Amino acid sequence: MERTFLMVKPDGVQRNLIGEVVSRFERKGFTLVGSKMLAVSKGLAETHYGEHKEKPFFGELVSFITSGPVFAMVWEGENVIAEARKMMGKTNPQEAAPGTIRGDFGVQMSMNVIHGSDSPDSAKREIELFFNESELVSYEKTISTWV
Ligand code: RTP
Ligand code: MG
Repeated sequence: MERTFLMVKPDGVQRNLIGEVVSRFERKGFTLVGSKMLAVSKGLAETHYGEHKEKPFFGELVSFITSGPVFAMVWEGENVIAEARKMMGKTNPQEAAPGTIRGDFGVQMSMNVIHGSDSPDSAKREIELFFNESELVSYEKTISTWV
């Protein structure tokens, strides 16, 4: 079963959107297999967003993601990497469709509420960067076989 790394960014935590975000993925039928609050260090932020280190917005991105606690999660489910990206909406909240997390709650480019892995390779890398194997659980939802 596929896994992805999702993170409620500092703006989402400050605006009390953790429950809203978790609820959307739960209702969709995905399975939460790990989560934690943490303060992202400068080093962790620079590694996590390493693909953007040459971009003009890199400094702003690192300073924003380290500006307050985040809520890191690992979700499991069929095609969850791509499905989560659809549920998040476009990077710029002003272009994100209503009904998506960024479209419904995002304010501007840096404060776009949520991060999600964009490919199987980045999901694996980001899960290993933020979580130890012992912090993740694998389980079946036995109450319903519908989703
Ligand atoms: P994320 O990695 O946070 O899930 O976002 P994403 O894949 O949708 O977008 P990405 O291209 O990976 O950009 C990472 C974050 O950098 C900020 N950004 N600012 N000022 C700009 O032009 C600009 N472009 C990107 C956004 O906060 C974006 O989420
Ligand atoms: Mg990205």
